[in-house]
Amino acid sequence: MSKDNQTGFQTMNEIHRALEKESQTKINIALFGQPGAGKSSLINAIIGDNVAQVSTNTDTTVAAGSVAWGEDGTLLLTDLPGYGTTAFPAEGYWKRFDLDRYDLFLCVFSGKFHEADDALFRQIVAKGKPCIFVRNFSDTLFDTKKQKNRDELKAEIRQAVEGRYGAQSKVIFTSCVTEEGLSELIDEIYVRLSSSKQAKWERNAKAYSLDFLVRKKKACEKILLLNSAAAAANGLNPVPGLNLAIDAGILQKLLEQIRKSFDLSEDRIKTGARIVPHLASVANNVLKSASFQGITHLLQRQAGKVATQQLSRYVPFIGQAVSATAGFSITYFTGKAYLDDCYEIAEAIFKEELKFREQ
Ligand SMILES: Nc1nc2c(ncn2[C@@H]2O[C@H](COP(=O)(O)OP(=O)(O)OP(=O)(O)O)[C@@H](O)[C@H]2O)c(=O)[nH]1
Ligand SMILES: [Mg+2]
Repeated sequence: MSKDNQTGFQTMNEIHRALEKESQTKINIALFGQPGAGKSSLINAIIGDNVAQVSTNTDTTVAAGSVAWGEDGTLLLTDLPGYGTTAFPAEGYWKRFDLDRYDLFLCVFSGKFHEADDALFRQIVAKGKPCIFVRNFSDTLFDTKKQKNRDELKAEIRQAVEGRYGAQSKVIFTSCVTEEGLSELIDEIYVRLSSSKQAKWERNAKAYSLDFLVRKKKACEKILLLNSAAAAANGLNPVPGLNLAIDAGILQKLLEQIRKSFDLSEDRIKTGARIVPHLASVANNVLKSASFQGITHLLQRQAGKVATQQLSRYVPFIGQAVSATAGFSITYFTGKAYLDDCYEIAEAIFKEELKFREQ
């Protein structure tokens, strides 16, 4: 067990408090930019699902529209409406949309800077709010006169942004068509979030790199530890066939969360099994474990596999009294096996999709 898995929690109270805090943590990100700059497309790219309506005609965004996503809808992506328009005058805009509550702003642009955007971008920077400048439509970035290459064009844009908003400004070039820069964007958002929100971001944002997929797994492991302790301590209902009381409901919710974290819908799992045949039985296990009976079966199997007294040696980091219980070990290793399976499928799908994109 690696050191970074150590949580240092000693009592169940601490564990419950940590879980409660984690479940209530909100991540609030606002996107701002001209109609058609690709804000809705970026929202979909970050979530990894088509939830925000992408417009073919511009200016579908007429009021702040929020998409609540991820664990219990605690992550929010908000599309802010045009600043300084008749409908939303500059005066009072900040208060009206309560911009102080956002953790981070994505200032999205796709061509020239517009005066109206500029004024809000400046306010965001002046207030010291974390912000990232996202130059979308990078796939269409080329010099019509063919005098400058893409790197030179990008350097020019970077310089222009730094000139306007300060040398610390970060520009990321993205394309919602080629997926260029999306991995970098997800990473950069992570860096700008407070440390208490970072693990939640890793668990929920779409993985555009294998590195991020690995980080996702680690972030899931931490929450698995806490939940396993809670499931063992909260063992109200004895698991049928087991001489133990484990709150299998906690485990069921967690496994669902893990599956979603890896973007493993039933369809994707089946696709994964099709394209990587040796994963068929792993995929089958993951699918079967979605039900309460499936989870009970997993717990029983785990209990049969391990000598729990021995296992407790490996988990001394989460309060001796809790970690020494058989319930904790069984829940943890059941969850861990499931997490490993999900990771394996997600990794296989990722590699396959990468091959497809590179063709
Ligand atoms: N080529 C290219 N097209 C893009 C990109 N991002 C978005 N689009 C397309 O541009 C159009 C507008 O994208 P949206 O995501 O709806 O833009 P928006 O900023 O939300 O627009 P409003 O809601 O009208 O403010 C859609 O047809 C998208 O498919 C990109 O990076 N490259
Ligand atoms: Mg939109």
